[in-house]
Amino acid sequence: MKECPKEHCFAPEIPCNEGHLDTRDCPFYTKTPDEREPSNAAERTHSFPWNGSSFGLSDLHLITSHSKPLFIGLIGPFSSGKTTVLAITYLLLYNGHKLGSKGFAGSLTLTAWEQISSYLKFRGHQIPSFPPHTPIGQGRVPGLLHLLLRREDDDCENWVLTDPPGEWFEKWALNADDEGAKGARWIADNASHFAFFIDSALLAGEASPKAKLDVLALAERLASVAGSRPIAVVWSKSDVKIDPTLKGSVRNRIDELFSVKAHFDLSIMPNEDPIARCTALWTWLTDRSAWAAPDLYLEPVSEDFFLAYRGGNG
Ligand SMILES: Nc1nc2c(ncn2[C@@H]2O[C@H](COP(=O)(O)OP(=O)(O)OP(=O)(O)O)[C@@H](O)[C@H]2O)c(=O)[nH]1
Ligand SMILES: [Mg+2]
Repeated sequence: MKECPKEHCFAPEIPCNEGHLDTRDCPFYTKTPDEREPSNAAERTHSFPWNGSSFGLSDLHLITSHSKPLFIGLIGPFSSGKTTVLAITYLLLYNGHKLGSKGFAGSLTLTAWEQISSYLKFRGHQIPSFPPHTPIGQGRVPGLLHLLLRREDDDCENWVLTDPPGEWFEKWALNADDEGAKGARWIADNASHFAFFIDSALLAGEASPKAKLDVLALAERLASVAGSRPIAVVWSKSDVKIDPTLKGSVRNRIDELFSVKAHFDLSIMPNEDPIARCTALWTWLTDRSAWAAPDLYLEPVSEDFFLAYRGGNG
């Protein structure tokens, strides 16, 4: 029986989408009278420390305590195709494809990957559709999706990819200090790699002069903070063709602004070879590691003394 009124959340049958180990802590969950008492912390020590939903900040220690992930910040305005590219990336791995020489080895956010990619699958009588718009939310931290990939040398890489709402970047481009751009600033500060999305459909549309100004304003904002961090410039929806002169002028300006960059045309339309293009994008980006990723280490929230042990000296 579904009790949580939040769309796509099926707590308590499966773990809460908001990441609460105990559904009684979730403000969205419809509580029955006998559940309204505060939860008992002692009961919770038996819960799993993760539930497959997208990570929040407090979950990152599950990875950062033992390795330094590649932290890939997706940057792009509203409806520029960010979530769709994430979903198609997961579906490639799900179907056994590798990203170059890197194959799927695990994920701590499988529920979240399934949520965004389920729209692109055939589900019974329903034909595939696009994932819905990513909601703005209250916090500064975007949905964080985790992948573990095994390289040819048998070592594994942890990737953390952001799935942010585009509105953050529209505000950030206009005013770096905008209250509504906290999430964009957080990604800019913490990402080790960037994927910068340019919506081909907007540049090909009637409002292309404004679209060009918007793209370049966001590119300038990112350039002001990115330094030598690698930036994959993703021309999303590349099945929609842009006037070559316009595309060339945007591309030239972006080449002046970003120091370590490469351009990728990407579309999920089957005749545009999304598998090869998606693979090329992630392979190029994650093979660039010149920039040392920031330390995202966070204190463990677990009350488990074994997990919290930090050695004899502290
Ligand atoms: N033609 C075409 N349209 C696409 C493609 N990918 C996405 N779209 C369209 O773009 C819309 C937005 O895609 P999303 O992936 O939700 O974009 P987003 O950047 O995550 O958007 P926000 O979550 O609002 O920031 C989709 O609903 C589709 O209509 C593509 O490869 N080709
Ligand atoms: Mg989205």
